[in-house]
Amino acid sequence: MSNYKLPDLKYDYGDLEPVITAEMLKIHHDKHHRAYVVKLNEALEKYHEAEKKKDAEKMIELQSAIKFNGGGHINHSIFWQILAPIKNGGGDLKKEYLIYKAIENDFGSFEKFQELLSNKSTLVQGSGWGWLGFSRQNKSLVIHTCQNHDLLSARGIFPIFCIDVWEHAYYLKYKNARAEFIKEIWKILNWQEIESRYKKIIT
Ligand code: MN3
Repeated sequence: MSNYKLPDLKYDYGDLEPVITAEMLKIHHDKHHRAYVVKLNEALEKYHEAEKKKDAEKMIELQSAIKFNGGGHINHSIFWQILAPIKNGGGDLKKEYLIYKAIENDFGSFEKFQELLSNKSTLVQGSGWGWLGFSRQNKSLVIHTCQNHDLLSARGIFPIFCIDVWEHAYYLKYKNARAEFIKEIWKILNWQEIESRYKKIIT
């Protein structure tokens, strides 16, 4: 019996304005993310039934729905956590943070990193995500992009923070201007949370 749940947000729908409007956030969280959770639970239930019946064909058929909706649930759960209202410190990157020092170290400067991640995220073809991750193998920060809801962790990279570049993430306010949305999202990044995710992985 699978029972994944839609996580509550630590802020109200209107709290990420003006970057993300209340309407955008409500639809994104309560409609899109909720649908991934519902469909993940449905697919897993069918999968367990097929497993009991030893129906390998059915099990394989269900894998893409599990991957897609499960990835949607996992990636959005990270996304909501790494955002914060401006009034609660959104966008406030402190220079004493280890993540700030690591970014400077691995990318030359914060500005270079910001430009690189913004450009790569803008250029994702179709739907996907831009990521800052940590490679345990190379002991360094890495920028990645994923298609659809593919997981960064499936590449052996620990996800530190992400930018949702699906059209549903920005269309209501920014229309087709994905680059504009990405430019604005930096104002609501929860660097305190990002710092704590980074510390967890390096210790
Ligand atoms: Mn989304």
